[in-house]
Amino acid sequence: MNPGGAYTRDSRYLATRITADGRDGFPVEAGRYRLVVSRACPWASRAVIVRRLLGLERALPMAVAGPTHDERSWTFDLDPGGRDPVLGIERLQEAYLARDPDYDRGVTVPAIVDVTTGKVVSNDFARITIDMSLEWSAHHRSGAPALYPPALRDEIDAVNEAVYRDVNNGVYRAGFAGSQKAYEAAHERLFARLDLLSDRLRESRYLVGGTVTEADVRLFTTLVRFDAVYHGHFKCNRRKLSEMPVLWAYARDLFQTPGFGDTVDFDHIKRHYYVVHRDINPTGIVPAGPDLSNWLEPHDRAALGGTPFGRATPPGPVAPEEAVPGAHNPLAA
Ligand SMILES: N[C@@H](CCC(=O)N[C@@H](CS)C(=O)NCC(=O)O)C(=O)O
Repeated sequence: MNPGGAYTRDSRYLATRITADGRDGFPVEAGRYRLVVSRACPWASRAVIVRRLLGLERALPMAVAGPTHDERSWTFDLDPGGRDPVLGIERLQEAYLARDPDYDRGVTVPAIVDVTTGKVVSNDFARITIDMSLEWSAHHRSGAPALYPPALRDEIDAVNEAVYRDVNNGVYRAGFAGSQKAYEAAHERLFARLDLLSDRLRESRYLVGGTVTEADVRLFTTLVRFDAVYHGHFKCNRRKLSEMPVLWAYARDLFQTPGFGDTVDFDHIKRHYYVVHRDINPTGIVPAGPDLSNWLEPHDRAALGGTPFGRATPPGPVAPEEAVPGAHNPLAA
């Protein structure tokens, strides 16, 4: 939180990328890297969804950090002995410090770690999912969808830019605003953008084209957190998602699509935000609601045309070791 006013996100990322040609010294290679995520985090959850839609689970194994953390950030407290079994570390910070002993920026997820060195290669969340689509194609499952197809890229980029500014980051700008004015400005922009997105999605099942794309993944990860955390904790409360009929049906449609809702852990989401952000929730009390059963209600969006994967196919069932416990996910309950 910035006591003086507007929240600004530190968007300086580690510059290296994992590419098919290995130009930065990090060639795509099955089993060489580990994707470190938190299921609480919307930016990391994009990578979880895209990895599953593309069938990269075996080529790019995943480590899930516990939902709460201290000022030294994410820990592997869900794992036996509190260590990631492959990297052998207790905290993600160790992999950032291995990369740069003077690293002094955010120890953020998603992060991709080179298992051979234990060093973080990339924490650039926007790049990570696009690179999964374009650079990791040799390892996609058969029937994987094109989430960033060349013909739609300009439109996807334009939608993503507005969604990032006003929605994905907009909720943080409202929640971490340090002045009434900054909060009100962020809140206004957020709901003005949600109104525009509702208009766009009234006649169209997906944001761009007739199938799921990168643009839907990015909007989904904010919408699925909306009533559970952003409405209360971040004071984004002109309306709940469940009071915005078009966006609510759109979000339910995606939630019920394989690869989306089956990655969501509402327990991790709520505990992370309400416990970690003590500056805006000093008691650390995690609210009991909202009721989640309505995520499975019919959405009636199929009538708009379009199919989630077009000529591609849906991903298969979630691997048992990656399943979200039923109590925290209405799909598995
Ligand atoms: N690093 C990216 C997005 C990733 C991000 O902010 N992740 C959050 C969780 S939602 C995080 O890891 N925070 C941990 C920390 O800063 O200690 C950004 O700031 O634009």
